[in-house]
Amino acid sequence: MKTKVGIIGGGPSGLMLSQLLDLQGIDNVVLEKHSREYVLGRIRAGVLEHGFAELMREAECGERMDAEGEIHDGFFIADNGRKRRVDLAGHTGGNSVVVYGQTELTRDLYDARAKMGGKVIHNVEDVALHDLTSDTPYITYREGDEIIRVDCDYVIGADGFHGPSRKAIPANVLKEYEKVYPFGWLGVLSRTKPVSPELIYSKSDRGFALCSLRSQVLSRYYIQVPLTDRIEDWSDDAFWAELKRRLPAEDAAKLETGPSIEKSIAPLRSFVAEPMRYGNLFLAGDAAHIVPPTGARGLNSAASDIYYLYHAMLDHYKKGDDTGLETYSAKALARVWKAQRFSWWMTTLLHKLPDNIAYEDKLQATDLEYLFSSEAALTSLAENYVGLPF
Ligand code: RFL
Ligand code: PHB
Repeated sequence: MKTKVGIIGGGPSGLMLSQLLDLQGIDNVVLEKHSREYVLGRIRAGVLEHGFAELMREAECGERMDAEGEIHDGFFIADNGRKRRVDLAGHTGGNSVVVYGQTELTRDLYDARAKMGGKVIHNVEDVALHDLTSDTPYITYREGDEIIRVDCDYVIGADGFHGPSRKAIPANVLKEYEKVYPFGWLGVLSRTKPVSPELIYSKSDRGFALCSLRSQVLSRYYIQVPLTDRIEDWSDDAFWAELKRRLPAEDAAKLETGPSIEKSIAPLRSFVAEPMRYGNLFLAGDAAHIVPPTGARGLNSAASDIYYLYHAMLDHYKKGDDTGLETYSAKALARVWKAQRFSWWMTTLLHKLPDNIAYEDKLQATDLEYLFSSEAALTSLAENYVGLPF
């Protein structure tokens, strides 16, 4: 097989780039390890920043998001029962975020790819990257007993944190920065009315909790749990009881509970790999960086990578200008690190940090008090949450 751009990974990053390039007539192939159903079964992000939503529209995939997604121009932070609102629009000159599930936007991207006859190959095994520093890089994968070779100009590693792309960069070139937090998030999706029309990020002495939603009939809740907890330890009843204990009394009282339709534990991690380019391999999204979900930045950091890569590819193929490709890694990393800083800050502001000394707990409490006493601090939070410019 021969193509211009070989994309490894059919998550949001890979599909979005594939769709944008195809709309410009730039031939590409997406290789995805799992089935479409499996990818759509993963419950992940719920909050999209303005820039991500714009990219969906540019990819001609924004119709359902615009019809069914909810615009949120604020959210709440609760501190042991005391709830205060962060006015996103008021602090950013009218900006907001869109509440629309990753499952839905991935479905929209798959549908758009299918409609255009895009090449998305599922269930590929043993994906390997070859000759990345030559002008003729290629990818191989196995389908049954057959090894298939994809020759391309560029390889895009959009294969998430565990994929093979980042690992194809030699250890003496790659530098990895990582912080693992000593807790995870237990998430539950339930067909219940959301407790609050806007998200509630709740700090409590029992640990952090988040009330989010996918629609007015579908709720998504999370609670901070120790890494040692197993999903089997948490019955639905135990989850709802613990969530209630961590919410302001008025919200706990009106919380509608029901059977979980998905329940999972995600460890919290901050991670960046540098550089994001090696020869003709370009990393994008979770393949290169991970944030703890507290700031809702993961998917949105992927969006800026895709934006820069897409424009770099356009300049290369349409104008013969390689500046965008050459500056991709530095440009993408500059924004990635800002999302890292913000996510780390939101995480340390709101979680119960088991390794803290008493002095640090005092600083954490002061950080939150300062936030709500300062328009400058609230503006900083708001401009990061709605998304810094690409
Ligand atoms: P993905 O989604 O991991 O997709 C990578 C794809 O690559 C495939 N793959 C391979 N394909 C071929 N060969 C191989 N050997 C392969 N190995 C892997 C995988 O099957 C997969 O389909 O990465 P991508 O596209 O970069 O997208 C990143 C986002 O998924 C991620 O950043 C967000 O979900 C993070 N995130 C959130 N981000 C937000 O912006 N807002 C949020 O509200 C938000 N909430 C969250 C989140 C992530 C969470 N978890 C579970 C980590 C909430 C949670 C709980
Ligand atoms: C979600 O709805 O899954 C969600 C929302 C906000 C976050 C993280 C996750 O910060």
